Amino acid sequence: MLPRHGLISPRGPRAANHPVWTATLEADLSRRALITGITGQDGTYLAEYLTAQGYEVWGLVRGQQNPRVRQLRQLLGEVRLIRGDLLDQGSLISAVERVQPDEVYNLAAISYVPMSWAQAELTGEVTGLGVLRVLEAIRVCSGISASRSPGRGQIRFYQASSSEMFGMVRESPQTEQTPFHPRSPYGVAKSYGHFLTQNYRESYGMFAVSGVLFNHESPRRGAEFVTRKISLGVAKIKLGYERQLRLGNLSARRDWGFAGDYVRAMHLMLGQDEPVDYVIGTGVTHSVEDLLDEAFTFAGLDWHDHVVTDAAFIRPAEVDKLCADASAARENIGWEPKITFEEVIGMMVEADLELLSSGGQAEDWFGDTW
Ligand code: NDP
Ligand code: GDR
Repeated sequence: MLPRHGLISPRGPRAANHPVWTATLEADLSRRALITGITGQDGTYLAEYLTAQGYEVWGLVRGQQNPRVRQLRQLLGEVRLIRGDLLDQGSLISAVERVQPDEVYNLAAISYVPMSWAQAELTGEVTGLGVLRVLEAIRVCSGISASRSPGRGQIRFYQASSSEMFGMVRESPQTEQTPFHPRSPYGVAKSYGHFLTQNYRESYGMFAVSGVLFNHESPRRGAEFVTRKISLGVAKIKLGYERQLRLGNLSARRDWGFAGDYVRAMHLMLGQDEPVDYVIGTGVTHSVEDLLDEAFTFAGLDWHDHVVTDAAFIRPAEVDKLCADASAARENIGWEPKITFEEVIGMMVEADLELLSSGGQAEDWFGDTW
């Protein structure tokens, strides 16, 4: 075996000059993936999934003493970590150069929609321009320019686009052809990242795709998002720690699925022969009230006895209803969700009841409350 990170590398720009090595060595080595946003909900599921597929997985982590790194180590012992920040171009170039990945999954973002009004500029920098910096790191490390196209064995890039780009929807359900009308600085930043990914594909011939993913949830979801806020609220009320749960708009409708299903779609999208973007969702929409019904009933409670609407959680502009038409993904890459809305909500309430009754705290895992 050759050294993984020595001067002689089977991948990257040098590999493109030595096709003979590439052919003999690729078979010996597992594929290597670099995930940004590894400490988030999707990052952990994707890392587990890719590891199970035989990948060598690297995760980009930011900060000097990132408290999530310890938790990540407990959850994902095999994953290798490398420092970097979407705000820092040089750190991304160094990370790509060091890891020499076959695939890069850009999941890092400021992902909480209300925070994008509170810190609009930062959201633009991380969630929008961060995509540019990751694409530039790949382009520079691969030696791609306007006059030099990527060779065989190029780095494949996945961008975490969002159904929030549809915003005030022009049609329902939403497909790959539905125009965007984002309703938050987050949605605007994601739209920039989406079009930029498409532009790098068209300008430089890069294998760069966006998955337009609808809401997906799990017991690892940050406590600031509505599904987890509700599953934690149900657990606290059931265990007698609290009596009330304060929420915003209960009539908003979302297409909610399970995060573990959605990371499979990311991987399938990078395994296509040609780079094509897909909408990923269940095709079933529920209101926040439906979600309350499901979660409270699961624990033998009635939400009408506990939920209070609070104007503090109403957004400056709302996305009223989202519903995916993922038929193209089903037909072309064979993706289908396996877990239903009812199952994922049950899974979350059960996990939070167990977490809180064994003395744990949600903040010990992912995110904190807003
Ligand atoms: P999370 O909020 O759970 O995770 C976000 C990740 O981004 C964290 O690992 C965080 O790291 C990292 N991050 C934030 N800022 C930076 C930065 N400056 N540099 C490097 N890393 C940074 O998101 P999810 O896992 O839920 O979502 C993954 C991606 O998919 C996001 O881009 C999100 O916008 C998008 N998306 C999510 C959907 C969903 O329903 N979950 C649906 C559609 C799209 P740290 O721990 O250091 O804060
Ligand atoms: P969303 O998810 O904005 O769709 O973005 P979130 O769970 O925050 O909100 C869903 C809907 O619930 C309504 N809502 C509340 N939301 C929160 N967080 N807290 C409340 O108290 C509350 N009350 C009602 C909201 O108004 C909204 O309509 C998620 C993120 O993961 C994004 O990063 C991702 O891109 C999209 O999903 C697809």
